[in-house]
Amino acid sequence: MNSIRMISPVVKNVPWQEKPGKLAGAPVWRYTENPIIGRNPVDGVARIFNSAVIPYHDAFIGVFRGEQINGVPYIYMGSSIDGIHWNFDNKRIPFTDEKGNSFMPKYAYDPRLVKVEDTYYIIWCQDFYGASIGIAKTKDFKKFIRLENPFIPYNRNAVLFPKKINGNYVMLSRPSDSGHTPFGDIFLSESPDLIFWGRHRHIMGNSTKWWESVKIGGGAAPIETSEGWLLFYHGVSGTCNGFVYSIGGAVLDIDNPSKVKYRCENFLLTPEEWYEERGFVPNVCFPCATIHDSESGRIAIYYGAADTYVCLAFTTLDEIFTYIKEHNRLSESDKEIGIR
Ligand code: BMA
Repeated sequence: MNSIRMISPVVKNVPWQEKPGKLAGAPVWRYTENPIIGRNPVDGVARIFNSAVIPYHDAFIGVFRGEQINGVPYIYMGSSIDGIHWNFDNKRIPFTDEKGNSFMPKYAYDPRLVKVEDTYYIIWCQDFYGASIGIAKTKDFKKFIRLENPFIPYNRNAVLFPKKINGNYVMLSRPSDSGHTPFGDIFLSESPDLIFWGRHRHIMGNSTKWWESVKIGGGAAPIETSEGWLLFYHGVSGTCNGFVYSIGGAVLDIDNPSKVKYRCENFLLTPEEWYEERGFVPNVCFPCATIHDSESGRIAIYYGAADTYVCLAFTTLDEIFTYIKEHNRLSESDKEIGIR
């Protein structure tokens, strides 16, 4: 019997489906009714994908990447009773500055949504004279106040840890270039106040494993467990037909998350279904959030499929830890504290 525990709230209504009996050797299984969000979900929005959700008042709330019909991505809010069927606001999230003046990014994509103490934070990729990270806070999902941009360009794929570590906020991010970046490692940065960021550390890089040999990037907010931070991330391989995005898994040291404790040598999920292989960008599984229940150990993973749909996959804490540990393979740089 595994004794690993999640250190997070009980979420009794976590979306869930049992593992199909015939699925052997795979630690993550797809929801049979995928995709949960189809094309043209909102007036003026062609596709919703790469989106993040969180429990809120016994139900769920989320921030969604909506590709507008002019091709420009933006962030929309949605709410759901069951985490599967979603209602969306048809207006873009109205970001303001600290004084309440409208302060809308030129574009916004790949949002993450993380609660730290009593505040919710949205973190996304936006224009800051080049692609970089935006961050805003809200307590009520009515007022969304943007904070200083944490990093200079170019950077994508940032996500906060749901808890301060050693007194500081901690953010994962993936420095990049201005295009479809053919490299990329996950770094960590700390901040005492969400304004000044520093003490940057390298966490993990792409690897010799073929499925993640081009680049990797942070995915869902790390889940705190008694054995470390469980991280679902994306890993990219290059083919003669373009990039393929799969979901990977790792466990980071609880007090010093720049140290990787376990890193799974196999992908956890790779494009196989029609909704992952066919769409605006084929062959993409891009995790952005989990909903997890510390009582049952159930984990629902929300991932974007083919830059077109939102999908769900499931696992349990025991199952995923057992699999990651069985297939653990750390590189030298994974074991380092990440400063040179
Ligand atoms: C990345 C990001 C993601 C996207 C992926 C595949 O660079 O832009 O939003 O899902 O490419 O197109």
